[in-house]
This record gives sequence, C-alpha cells and structure tokens, in this order.
Amino acid sequence: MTSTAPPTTDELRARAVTSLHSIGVTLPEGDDLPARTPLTGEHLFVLAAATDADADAAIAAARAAFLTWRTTPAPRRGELVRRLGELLREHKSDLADLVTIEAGKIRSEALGEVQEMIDICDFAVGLSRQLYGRTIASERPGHRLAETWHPLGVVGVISAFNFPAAVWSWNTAVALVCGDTVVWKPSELTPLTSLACDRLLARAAEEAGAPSEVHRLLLGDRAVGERLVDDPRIALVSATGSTRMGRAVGPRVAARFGRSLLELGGNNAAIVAPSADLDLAVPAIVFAAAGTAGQRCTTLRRLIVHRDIADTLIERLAAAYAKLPVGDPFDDTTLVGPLISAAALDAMHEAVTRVQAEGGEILAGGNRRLAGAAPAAAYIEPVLVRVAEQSDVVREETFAPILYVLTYDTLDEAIALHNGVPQGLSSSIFTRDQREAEIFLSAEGSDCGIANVNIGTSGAEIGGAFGGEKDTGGGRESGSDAWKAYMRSATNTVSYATELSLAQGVSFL
Ligand code: UN1
Repeated sequence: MTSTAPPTTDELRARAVTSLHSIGVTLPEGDDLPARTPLTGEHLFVLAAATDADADAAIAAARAAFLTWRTTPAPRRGELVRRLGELLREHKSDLADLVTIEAGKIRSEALGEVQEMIDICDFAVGLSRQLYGRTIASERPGHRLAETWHPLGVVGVISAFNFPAAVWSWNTAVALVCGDTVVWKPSELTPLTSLACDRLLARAAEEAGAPSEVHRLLLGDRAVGERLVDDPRIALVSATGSTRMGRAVGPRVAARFGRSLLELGGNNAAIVAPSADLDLAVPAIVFAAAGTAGQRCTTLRRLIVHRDIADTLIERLAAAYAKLPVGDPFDDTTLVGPLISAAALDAMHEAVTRVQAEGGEILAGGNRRLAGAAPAAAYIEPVLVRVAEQSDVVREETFAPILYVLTYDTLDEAIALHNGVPQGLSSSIFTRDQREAEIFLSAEGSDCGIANVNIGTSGAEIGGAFGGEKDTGGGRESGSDAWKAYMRSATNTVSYATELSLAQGVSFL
C-alpha cells in the first residue's frame, strides 16, 4: 500500500484557522504553549499557557458560579447542555477538523468523536429530569426516609490528547446538569480543540442565559493540572490519562479528602474461541487494534486465540494488516493516521524490540511510512506480533498499535491470561457458544469494567458507564448512573409522628 502524504503545515494552519473562526475562537497569542499537528509534526501556532494567577482566578470564578448554579433547577441546567448539543451539531465538521489536525484521527473517527459529544449532551439533557433519589421504608411509624442528590461543587477535568473533546464532554455535560461547575485542564497537545469546545460552551451559556463562569479552560502543562489536584475548592478531580498520572493524582486528592474519578490505562484483550464467527471477528479485531492508530485507552492490545484456529485467524489478520492504508488522516481512504509524537514512535519501537528479543514473531507491519514527506511526523504500520507468553512488555500498556497474539487450550487458561495484567478497562470474547460467553461475563470471567461479546474492546456507546478496575483506576464516567460521582447524596429522615421514636429500639427519657 502506498501512503497519502499529509497536507503541508501551512495548509493545515489555514484549515485550523477556518474552523476556529467559524466556531468563534480568538487564539490567546503567547510564547509558551505550542499548538502542533502530528500530521506533519510541526508547530501551527504558539499560544499562551495559563499562569498560576489565571488558575486561581478560574477556580475562584467557577466556585462563585457554583453557588448560583447549584440552585438553578436541573431541567433549566439541561437547557444549557441542550444548546451545547445543538452547537456541536452545527459545528460538527469544524470541530472534527481540529481533532484530526491535533490528534491525527481519520475523518470518520474525528466525526465519531463529535457525535459522541452530541450523544452525551442528549443523554445529559434527559438526565436533567431524572436525578432520582430513592424513598426508603422506615422502621419507625410516621417516618419517611429519603435520599436526596445535591450538586457537589467545582469539577476539575483533566483530559488526554487521544479524545481531546469527547472525554471533556462526558464530564462536562453530566457535571453541568448535576449543578456543578467545571475547570478544564486539557492535554497540552490539543489546545486548539479545547479552545473550540470552551468557545462553543460559552456561546451556549450566553444563548441559554447561564452564567459564563460555569466553565473555565486552563491551557498549560502538568503544573496547571497539579493546581486542580491540590486545590480544596475542587470537589472532584476527574482525570483521564496514564496509570502513572493516576498514581500521582489519586493519593494527592485523597489526602485532602477530595474525590477523584480516574480513567487510566488499559491493556485490553479479546478471547477468540473455536466457534467464533471469523468474518465478524476479523474486522472487529482490526478496528479495535489498529483504529485510532492504537491510541485509545480501549484499544485492543492482546488477542488470546484458541490453538485450533490460531493459524487461520493469524493468516486472515496478517492479510488485513498488510492492506491497511496508513497516511494522511484527511484522505478518505486512510484508516490509520499518525502517532501523536516521535516519543510515541520511540516507545512503540522499544516495545517491539523487547518483544522480538524475547522471541516474539512479527506477523505484519512495523515499517515507518512517509519519513521522507513528513520527517517530523510518526506514521507507522500497525504491528501484529505472536508471543509465546505474557511477558512484562505484554503486560504493560504501550500507547501504539501493537497487537500481541497469544494462544490457549482451555477457557480457564484464556481467562487467566486475560485477567493476568495490572489493568482492567475493556475486554471481549468472540464465541458462538453461549456458555462460554456467559462465563466470560460472570463473576469468574473478565475482571474489566467493560466486557463485550462478539464486538471489539473499543468504541463504547455513551449510554453505558465507562471505566475500569485495577490499575485503570476504578472510575465510571458517561452514562448509566455515573452521574452519581458528580453529586453528593444526603439521607433524610423525616418524622410526621406525634411521638418521638428512636431507631434500633433505643429508649431514652
Ligand atoms: C479513551 O480512549 O480515553 O470506547 C476513551 C471508546 C470511546 C472512548 C475512548 N467511546 O473507545
């Protein structure tokens, strides 16, 4: 396969300017925060990072806004999110352009990311009328027990480059209807997308009559994130990123009794059983492993295949990998765009070298592409590699398109391999055997927060709760009842009796 070269940096800059203008963004010009594109690896603009004083002012403004926002009726709060969803529909293409330019996603996945934002806005608008608490039967006559959900405070959102817009929207749309305000520290690799999201929300607030301070954006590096982590005015820190980052964030927030919601690394696996429908499994596996250039936290990184079908499946996968178009993500025929940076490419090379030294056999991929046309960019063919055992390198998350193939003989063995890694985000089994599928989904099966049957590990819908166990951090975002993390509950005991009665049969006075 030949690779289509990306547009020039000047062309990408012009395209970014068109999208930013259409959305209404004015760039904060400065000299300390470069906005770059992985398509060419070059700088587009240099922006200004937030200072410590900016961070302090943003947190103070969001805290002050919380005091009024929390008493705004939830369905009214939903109107703000509804307007945001409408603006996202209107600017879907503009925002997707920025996602492609900054994160390197192919067009279809960039549009999918914005669709995911629209979906969560719809979900959150519905939720704004469904923040239900339970009524509980009291043990005492003339008493009523109830659970009430109240807004929590300012939510600090720390997000990663790979979903530069959608992860913000999962947190922000839900937090806003829950009555919280938000201060956002996006990845320093995707400032333009963040500015566009912030602007769309500011416009939605203006048009919906909500205070603009319900949301504050802080561009900058790790130090800005640390401000959010340590500031007692931030009630909840919702952080997406590496396990290393989560290990630093979790204890620091806990030390001040703040709440954290961590969505960290994954090392997602799929088991392919002998009865699997391979016509379904092959494209599902290739999308999950090579899609987004292997840079989703839900990316499929380990394939655990029954020995009887291993050769057949490997042959089919290797053939599909050999045909994967790698190159310009704006080209409609491309399926794999660039890695985010040269450092990501180095990490990928290092992992592949280690696994080869252990006897791993490269079955497909691994060649660099477009090194002449875009020398500062990191285009690479996704790698398929057969390994004999689940060694340390296989047990680590390398944020790149490497799929390790392991074989198994019994389902017990497959599940043990599957769960034998530190992370626990997403998982799947391909089988037509209902018993196997149910065992995989049961308490003795997958230990992940997401467990699928006959569909890959990535590309979860927003309606379910999203997150994982073990080193993935334990948080749940997005749908289902994940909203409860953004609120505080109060248990109310109300007596309408004429005589005092104490619980547990205690008598006094
Ligand atoms: C992430 O990679 O941080 O399930 C989020 C998925 C997407 C979200 C991924 N809906 O792959």
